[in-house]
Amino acid sequence: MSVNVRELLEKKCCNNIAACTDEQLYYGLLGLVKELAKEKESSNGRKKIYYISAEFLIGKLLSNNLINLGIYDEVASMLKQYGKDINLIEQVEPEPSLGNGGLGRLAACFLDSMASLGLNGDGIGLNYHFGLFLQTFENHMQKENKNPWMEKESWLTRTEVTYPVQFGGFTVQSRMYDLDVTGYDNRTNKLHLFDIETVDENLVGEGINFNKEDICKNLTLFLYPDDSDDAGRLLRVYQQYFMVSNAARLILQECRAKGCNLYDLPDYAAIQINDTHPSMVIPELIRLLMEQGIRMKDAIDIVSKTCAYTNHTILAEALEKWPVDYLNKAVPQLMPIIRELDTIVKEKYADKSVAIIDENNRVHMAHMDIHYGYSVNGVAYLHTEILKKNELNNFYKIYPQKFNNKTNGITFRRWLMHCNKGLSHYLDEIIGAGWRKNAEELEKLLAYADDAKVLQKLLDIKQENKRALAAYLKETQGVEIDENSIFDIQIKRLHEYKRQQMNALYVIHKYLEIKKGKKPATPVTVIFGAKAAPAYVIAKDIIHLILCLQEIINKDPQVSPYLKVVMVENYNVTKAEKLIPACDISQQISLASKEASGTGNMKFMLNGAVILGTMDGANVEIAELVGEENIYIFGESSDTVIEHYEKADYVSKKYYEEDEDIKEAVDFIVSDALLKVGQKENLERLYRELLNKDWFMTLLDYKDYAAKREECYKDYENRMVWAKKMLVNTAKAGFFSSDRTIAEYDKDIWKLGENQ
Ligand code: 26Q
Repeated sequence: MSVNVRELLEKKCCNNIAACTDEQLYYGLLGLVKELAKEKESSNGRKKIYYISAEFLIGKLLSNNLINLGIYDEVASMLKQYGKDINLIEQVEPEPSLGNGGLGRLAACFLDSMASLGLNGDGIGLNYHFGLFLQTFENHMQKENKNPWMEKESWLTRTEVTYPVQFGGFTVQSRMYDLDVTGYDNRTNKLHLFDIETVDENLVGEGINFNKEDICKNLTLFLYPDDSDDAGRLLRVYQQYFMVSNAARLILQECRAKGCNLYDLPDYAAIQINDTHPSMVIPELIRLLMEQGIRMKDAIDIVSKTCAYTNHTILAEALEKWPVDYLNKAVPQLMPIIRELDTIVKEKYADKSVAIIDENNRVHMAHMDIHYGYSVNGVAYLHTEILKKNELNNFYKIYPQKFNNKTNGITFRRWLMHCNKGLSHYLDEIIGAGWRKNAEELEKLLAYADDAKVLQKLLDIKQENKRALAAYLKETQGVEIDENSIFDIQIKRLHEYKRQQMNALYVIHKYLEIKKGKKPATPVTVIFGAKAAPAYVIAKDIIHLILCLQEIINKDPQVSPYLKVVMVENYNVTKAEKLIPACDISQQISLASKEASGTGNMKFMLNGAVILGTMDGANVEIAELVGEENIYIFGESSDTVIEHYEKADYVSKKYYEEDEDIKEAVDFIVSDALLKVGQKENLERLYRELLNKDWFMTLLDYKDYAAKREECYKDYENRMVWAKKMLVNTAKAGFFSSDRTIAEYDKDIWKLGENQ
C-alpha cells in the first residue's frame, strides 16, 4: 500500500485517532476515501456506457469503497490499534434509500463491475430525498414513514451541472450530484443523481403523505410515489421525464466535448435503459438532436443505434403504459415525436399488438424501446426464452437479431468479501486469493468436497454468522432466536408472485403439527424480510398475516422452542448483508415463469445456503450448475403454468377442498386464534383471495413445496452431507459474478473497446 492511511486519516479528522468518536472517524474516512477515489478517475475512452435507472440500491459505501481501494484490512487493523472498531464506525453511515429491489440492486452491482473491469461507464438516476419508505410495524401492520438519508457531509458531491427542464406549463431547474463508484483495484466511475433546486422536504406531512401536485417541490422526494390516483401517476411521468431529460443533455454535452458531431453519437455513447422507467430518453434525445438541426429521420436513426433496453419482468401490470393525456399534460413536447414513432411502426406493421400507441390511447413504453433500440435483453435464460416465445413473441418475429440474454450477476466484493469475511479469508487459505479477481476460481473448492476438515470449517463459519445474526436481531428488534436452529430465510420485495403467502401457509402447518406433538428434529427459525408497495392491499395483508403468526407462535411456550417466526423490519441492503451469510435454507419459491431472474438466490448460494425453490428465473441455471443433490426443486414447470393461464383452468378452491392439510392451513387464517391478534378485514380478504382467485397459484404448488421442505429439514440433520451441499453451492457460484454479466453486456451490446 503506497498511502499512509494513518497520516491521511489524522489529517482528515483530528490528530489523535484514539480520542476521536466513531462519528468523527466515519467522516474522516469518508473524506479520505473521496480523495483516494479521485486519484483513480479517468475519462479515457471515446465511447461511454450510460446506465440510466430509476433505482440504484447501492447500500452503505464506506466498507465497499475501502475494499475496492484495497485498504480495508489496513484501515481496520490500524483503527484497532487505537481501540476502534470499524464495524461500529460503519454503523454511523446511513444507507442511501435510492432503490426498492432487484432491479435497483442489480444497477448497483453493475456499476461496481463496470468500474472493476475498467469500463468507461456511469450511472444516471434521481436523488430521492426520502427514498422508497422506511418500514415500521405497528399493530402487526406495515406503516410507511419517510426515510431521510442525506446528510450535510456525505458521499454526494454537488456539481455545477444544472439544466432547466421544461414541463407542460412550467420549468424546473435541475442540479447534478455525483457519487464515486470505485472499482476493485481499478478506475473510479460516477453515479450522477439529479435533483431539483426547489425541492421542499417540508411538504411531507404524516407518514409519507404530501401534496402530489406541487411538482416544483415534490419531484425528487420519493421513489415510486403512490400511483393509485391520477396525481400519483402523473408525478411518476414528471419524475421519469426529469430523469431522462437531464440524462440526455449530460450525454450530448459529454459527447460533444469529446468531438462528437452528433451523427456519430453511437460511437461515443451506449445508453442502457433499465426497464421502462427511462424509456422517454428515446423521444427526448430525438427532440434534442432535432433542436440541433438534425432531420427527424436521421435523429431517429442515430438514437436507434444508441439505446438498448433491458426487460426485467413479464408481469403485464408492471409493463408501463402511459395514457396519452398524461404525456400531453406533463411533457407535451414529446408527444409529436412519440406520435411520429408510432406512425412509422403502424405503417410498417399491421399487427396491432406491436403498436406504440394502442386503441385506448396508451403509450406502451416497452414497445417504443424495442422498435427504437438496438438490443432487447432478458435477465436469465428462462426469462429471455419466455420473452421470445410468449410475451414478446410478436416483436421477436420482427427483430430476432435484437433479442439476447444476459443472465444477472452480483458483485462478489459486497456479497462475499464484505458481508462474509470469515468465509472469504478461509477461501484464501485453501484455494488462494485468485477468486477475488476471477470468480470462476471458486471451483477449486470442489477438490475439498469430501474433506471432513474443510466441511467442518464451513459449518463453523456458518455457525459464527448465525450467532452474529442472532445478536443483531436481539439488539435491533428485541427478538431472541436460537442460533442452533435452522435459519430458513425469505427476503425480497413482497409480491404475490413471490409467494410469501405459501411460506406462511407452511409455517401455519408446522405450528399446528407441533401443537399436535410432532416436533422437528432441529428447531426452525423462519425469517422474512419484505416491503410491500403502499397501495398494494393484498401484499400488506400478507405482511399482516406473517406478523400475526410471529406474535402467536413466538409467544406460545409449547411451540416456540421448536419454531420461531421473525419478520425483519425495514429490510434493506444493510440487513441483507447480515442475513444472507447466516442462512441455511434460502426460499426462492416464485410461481414458475414469473420471477425474471432473482439475484438474492445467487447471493445465498455464494454464501453457502441451499436453495429451496421452483424452476424459475436464474434458479434454473443454478440447478443446472450445482446438480440436483445440491438444490431442492419443487413445483410445476413454467410451461405448465403458462398453459394454465392460457386455458384459464386453475381453480384454487379445488385444491383447498381436496386436501386436508391445505384446508387446515388456509382456514387458520380466519381462525379465532388469529382473529384475536389480527384484523378481521385484512385476514378475511386474504383468505378470500386465496380461495377464490389465487392468481399466482399458491395452492397448486403447496403440497409439493411442503414435502420438499420436510426433505430439506431431514437432510439438514446429516451435517457433513449438508456441508458438502454448501461447499458445492459456493464453488459453483462463480458464473453469477456481475463481472461476467458486464463483460457480456460489453462484448455483445456496448462494445466499448471496439472503436476507442
Ligand atoms: C411499473 C409500473 C408502475 C409502477 C411501478 C412499476 C415498477 C416498479 C419497479 C416495475 C418494476 C419495478 C421493479 C422491478 C424489479 O425489481 N424487477 C426485478 O429485477 C431483478 C433484476 O433483473 C430480477 O432479478 C427480478 O427477478 C425482477 O423481479
